[in-house]
Parts: sequence; structure tokens; C-alpha cells
Amino acid sequence: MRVKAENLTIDCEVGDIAAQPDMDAVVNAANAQLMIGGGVAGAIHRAAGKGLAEECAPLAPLAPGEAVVTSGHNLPNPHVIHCLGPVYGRDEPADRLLADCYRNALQLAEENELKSLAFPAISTGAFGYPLRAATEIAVATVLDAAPRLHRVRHVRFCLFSEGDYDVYAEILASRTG
Ligand code: AR6
Repeated sequence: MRVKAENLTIDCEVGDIAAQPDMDAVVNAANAQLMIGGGVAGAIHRAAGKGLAEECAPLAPLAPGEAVVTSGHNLPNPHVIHCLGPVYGRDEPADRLLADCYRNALQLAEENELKSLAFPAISTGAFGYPLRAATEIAVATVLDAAPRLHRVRHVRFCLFSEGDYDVYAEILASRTG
């Protein structure tokens, strides 16, 4: 599905975050050391190749809520924005730290004059954040930022399952309808 908020187009799709060729950047649900891991981080590093890990090494460690930008190496995207989401039940306040990921990623996109970026559902896999609560934060934070975005024109939420997509589509529709 696709909605408009101010000058921003927001869509959500089922897909692989490492296969979003029309985006200027994809967001990595990173680990603190910015190394290859499972889930999103594994998919992004495998597709990007060793050069990404080499560029990431001096930027680590990240604190929860922080974001850094690198180039995309062998990915179809010129850039990757790496965010460290909160581990649910450990990093507090989890809701603010998760919102910080989305805010900081959007700010980095603005600073780097990127027009489009795709987010995975940060923290909702290995880090255990309940999907519905995380989705409310992701959608609210992007909508809240929309009036202040001048470069970013397109945000995609890239979900890994139909079930996750349904939750995003429902919440996005209810917040923009
Ligand atoms: N494309 C899009 N979404 C994906 C993909 C993919 N290729 N693979 C998984 N997801 P996770 P986290 C979904 O665990 O919770 C890593 O090992 C997945 O179904 O990637 O922030 C890192 O190294 C879930 O909905 O990120 C860290 O240690 C969402 O993406 C840690 O996991 C996030 O799952 C980060 O945990």
C-alpha cells in the first residue's frame, strides 16, 4: 500500500531489504559492532560484500538508538544507514530508543541528500520487540518527521512476511486516513 503525508510518499511492501534497487539507501537493523549477523544484517552484509564490514569497523560500537551511514558497496543502493535498535526488555526506554532509530536515520538521509530509504522492522526479530508496538512507533515517528523533510521524498517499510505487512498496512491506514 501507498499513502501521502505532506510531500512524503510512504509505502509498505513484503520483500527482502537487500533487494530494493529503487531506493537511495536501505536501513540495516544492525548489531552494536556493525558486523555481519543474522536477519537483516546478514542479508545486507552478504549482498554488500566484505567492503561493507571493512567500512563499518571504525564506526563501531553503536549505542541503542544511534545511526551511521556508509556506502552500499555491492548492494543496488548507494548508501546503507545502520541503526542499532533496542533489545526489548533490556535497553530502556525502549520506545524512545526505537523512535530514535527512525528519527536519526531520517536525519542522516536528509544530511546526505537522499531522496528515498527503505526501513525493515527494526528490533522486531532477534531483539524481540513486539511487532504491533514497534510498528506504531515506526509509523508515528515517520509521520511526525514528514513536515520537516526536504530531501527525503519516499520512505518504504520493507516487511519480511505477509503477517507483518498486514499489521503495518492497518496502522499506516489508521494514522493517515
Ligand atoms: N529483509 C527484510 N526484513 C527482514 C529480512 C530481510 N532480508 N530478514 C529478516 N527480516 P532482525 P533486530 C525481518 O533480527 O530484531 C541480527 O542478527 C525480521 O523478520 O534482523 O533489530 C543483528 O546482527 C524482523 O521482522 O533485527 C543483531 O544482532 C525484522 O526484519 C540483531 O539481529 C528485524 O529482524 C538485530 O535484531
